[in-house]
Amino acid sequence: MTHHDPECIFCKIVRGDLPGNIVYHDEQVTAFHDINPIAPVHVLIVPNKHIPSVDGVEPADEPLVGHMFTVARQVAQTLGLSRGYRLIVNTGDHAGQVVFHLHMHLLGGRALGPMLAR
Ligand code: DGP
Repeated sequence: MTHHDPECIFCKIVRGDLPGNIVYHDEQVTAFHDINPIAPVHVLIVPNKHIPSVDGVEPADEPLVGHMFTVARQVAQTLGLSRGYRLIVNTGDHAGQVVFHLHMHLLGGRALGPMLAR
């Protein structure tokens, strides 16, 4: 069973086939700087295996998804986000998901303001 999509840009970054500004990598998860940052720190945390979105998460993925949070906390600490940070997971069209490889945005480095949009 294959765990990557050869056409997926995030799979290519995870596998080292595309340059990514990687800040963390282990056997389950990779974190790299977003190409189009909207905050002083804007990192994407992705599972190494290809899951298109939260809609593709299975119960067996729960340890992996939980690990994404532990990595988010570690990366936030490493990058000095002691005043806080925001984690966002866009899912599907209405949320503006553009890349269909599950990813958590880690945003920080400035006051982000209220989030819930109309
Ligand atoms: P989303 O809307 O949640 O699917 O956000 C996708 C993010 O991925 C967006 O903030 C820009 C980022 N992105 C797209 N292509 C690349 C790429 O090739 N490299 C990196 N580092 N980030 C990318």
